[in-house]
Amino acid sequence: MFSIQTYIERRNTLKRAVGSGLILIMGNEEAPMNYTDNTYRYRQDSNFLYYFGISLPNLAAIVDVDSGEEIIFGDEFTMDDIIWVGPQPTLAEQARKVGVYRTEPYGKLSEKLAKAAQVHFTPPYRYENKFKLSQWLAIPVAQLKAKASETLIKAIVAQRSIKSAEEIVQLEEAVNITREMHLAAMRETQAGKKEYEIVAAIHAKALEFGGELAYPIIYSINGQTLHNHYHGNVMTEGKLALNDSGAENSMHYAGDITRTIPVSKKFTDKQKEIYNLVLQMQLSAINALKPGITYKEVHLLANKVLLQGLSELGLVNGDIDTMLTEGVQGLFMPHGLGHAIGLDVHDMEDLGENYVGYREGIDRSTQLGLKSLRMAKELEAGHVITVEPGLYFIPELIDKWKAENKFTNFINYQALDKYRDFGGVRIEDNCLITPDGYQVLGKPIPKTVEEVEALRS
Ligand SMILES: [Mn+2]
Repeated sequence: MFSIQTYIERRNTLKRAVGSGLILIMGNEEAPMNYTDNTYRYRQDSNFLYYFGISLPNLAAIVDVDSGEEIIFGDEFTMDDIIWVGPQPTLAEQARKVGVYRTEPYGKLSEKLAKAAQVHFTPPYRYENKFKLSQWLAIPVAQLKAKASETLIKAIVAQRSIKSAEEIVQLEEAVNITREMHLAAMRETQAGKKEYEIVAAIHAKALEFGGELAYPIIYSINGQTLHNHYHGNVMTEGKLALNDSGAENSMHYAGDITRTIPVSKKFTDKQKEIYNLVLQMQLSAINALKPGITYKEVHLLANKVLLQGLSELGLVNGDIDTMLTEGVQGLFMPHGLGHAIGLDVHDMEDLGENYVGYREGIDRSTQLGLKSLRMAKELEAGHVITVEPGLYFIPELIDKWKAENKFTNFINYQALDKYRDFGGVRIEDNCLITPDGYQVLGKPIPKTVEEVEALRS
């Protein structure tokens, strides 16, 4: 937990930004897997963690902006609870650690809300919170998202987007645990093994360093499938293994790193060409990071490097800027360059992606690739973002575009045939925007062909 002062100041900043009314921050409950008492790993809501710090189920909190009153609602543990889960500090003791001096039984919350003239709440994403809010506020479940407070959403996004020095320490720790996960994968990857054997080694490192997974592991010889969670393939010589995995540290901050490594000890020449192109995209993008530049510009810069490289390989031909404008690159990189990261791996996505990554005047494109860009607006000092270009050969997508005669004037479909079984490459790091540029978070993780091969020998 951060210091008591951190939480008090965070709530004071929020109060000033919201101005008036009652702010409601819902905590998360346990989530059952197959019956009530057999639950998934517990994860507290990130807004609750940010303003109230307590990682326990069945809590909710209010901040009355007008009176300044702050209350955490929750029920004290009974002897029956203590028999099963052991002795616990009282809710009042927990609340004092985050500077809240009033607690009330959970059942009192609805009365408090009923008396309020205006309740600010964030869009609920868990079903139990949807049901509760619907009942308490008499809003149909389907309308909750639309009735959420834009004032509160914008205030939280503005505040949580700028990471404090103590948050950067936590994010670096998360990246350093993530680094251990990736080093383990590089050491353990071997032809003949099943993917899930490596997945086990990756997960083990997160646990070994007191963390957990920030999101389900993507580790696959089919890297061209972007979010591939199938881990049952036998790895074979000559394939690439794409590892997109990250730790959540004990303070619940996330790391999100991708490396692509050869299943054999060394990259083939063909793999090296594609890998080095993605590396060039990533380094060009990282070097462009600074306050004031829009992340959309950086995304387009990486895609320009991509098209130049593909042109040199003879896979596309034509004027680079024309291809970029028309969206030829979508066939090869059908996703965005990156996203904000913090307490959430896609930071604050519960509040709405466009509030986090867009602003008035920057609209979301409908073009393949750009439409999945989660962060498009100007970067500011204190932002932490992922930089994760990729290059994929997706046979199904290639076949579709070819059948539609799409961009036949630019794309050399015949040359592309030789890459049908190539797979995909993605390289991802987490970067802090500083007043005069950027800082790649965490200790370096092998990234060049030479560095990766050195670990594979
Ligand atoms: Mn990512």
